[in-house]
Amino acid sequence: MATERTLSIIKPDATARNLTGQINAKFEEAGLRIVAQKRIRLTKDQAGEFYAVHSERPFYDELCEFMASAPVVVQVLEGENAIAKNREVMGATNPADAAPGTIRAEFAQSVGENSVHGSDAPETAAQEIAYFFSGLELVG
Ligand code: 3AN
Repeated sequence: MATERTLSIIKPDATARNLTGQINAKFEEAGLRIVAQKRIRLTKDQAGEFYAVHSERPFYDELCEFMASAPVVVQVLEGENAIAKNREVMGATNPADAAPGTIRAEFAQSVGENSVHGSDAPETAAQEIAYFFSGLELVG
């Protein structure tokens, strides 16, 4: 198994409800290490650039508004198979389909306001980490 890094975002619905610590406890319990982290407020344009891959989807504008509606915590998680493990701990996109014990099953409010983002592949993980962090900010 390979040690990987992946981008995680704690979304506005979760920061607004003060759930940052409870969410990060689940990542740490799963063996993921937080090797970079900051709390920022995205502009709608920055959210749009980050989610550019979804620009043709009907929910794109709503998604960008939501991501700019309150602070987010952007962070890099490191560990064995971190990309897949992060997504396992997050649970399915729609909280109604998320397995019991996952972050989205416990905390997400809807398919849009679903508390966390996680990179879906090694290439996107590298791009998404570089969008928010310089190499100097990744401290394993
Ligand atoms: P995931 O975050 O599980 O990888 P994606 O990449 O399909 O899911 O979607 C990116 C984000 O877009 C989701 N986390 C969610 O916030 C939003 N989203 C996805 N599908 C919908 C939808 N049907 N309605 C509103 N927002 C959605």
